[in-house]
Amino acid sequence: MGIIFSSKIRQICSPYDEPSARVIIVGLDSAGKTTLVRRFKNIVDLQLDTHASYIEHIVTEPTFVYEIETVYPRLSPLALNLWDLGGEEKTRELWRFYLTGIQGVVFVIDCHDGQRIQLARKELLDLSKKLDGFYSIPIVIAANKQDLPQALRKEELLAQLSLGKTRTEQWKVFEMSAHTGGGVMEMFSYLSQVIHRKS
Ligand SMILES: Nc1nc2c(ncn2[C@@H]2O[C@H](COP(=O)(O)OP(=O)(O)OP(=O)(O)O)[C@@H](O)[C@H]2O)c(=O)[nH]1
Ligand SMILES: [Mg+2]
Repeated sequence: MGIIFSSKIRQICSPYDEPSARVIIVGLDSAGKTTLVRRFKNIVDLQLDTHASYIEHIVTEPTFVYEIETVYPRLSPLALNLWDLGGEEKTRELWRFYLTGIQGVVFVIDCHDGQRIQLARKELLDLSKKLDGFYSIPIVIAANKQDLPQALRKEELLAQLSLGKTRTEQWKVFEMSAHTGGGVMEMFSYLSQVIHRKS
């Protein structure tokens, strides 16, 4: 009861009186976090079919510390208050200061950057340990850049991450391309539903 109550309290009201959930978007630099957040907002705002042949090109700069975007998906029980945290090595040390009050995590991996999968794994497991004290916060993995020919597919990525049985319930991997928008809505819809069920 206490847990349910406190998680309800964490929800803040959006301008549309919709409850919203705070989610952090993390991952190594250049994984595609900012592109992903902007693509999601772009799809929702324009009510785009993600398979539309025309899709706006998104240009980003490396994120200095963080950027915040709130997205109000149609038919979703929750608005998502997205904290896009910078992924440069020095900035990664600051992630721990943004964990209080979060209800979900999106960990973005550049599947075309095979050289840094193990570094991404280390950061993912470090973050997961820091979240152990919080009550089952879902972590979804965005297997990004699937539009590139040699990108690791979900099965290969999972094999390299070898996450084993840790947090079995919470790990969930979505193949996607922030570039084309493929897979983006599916991941955020899943996350909203999981957060909503837990609140
Ligand atoms: N091909 C391809 N390129 C992508 C995709 N997502 C992002 N990019 C490119 O990857 C580069 C880095 O993207 P950002 O979104 O700025 O990466 P970030 O994770 O926010 O990086 P930091 O802010 O430095 O932590 C940019 O050139 C993007 O255009 C994708 O799905 N496919
Ligand atoms: Mg960024």
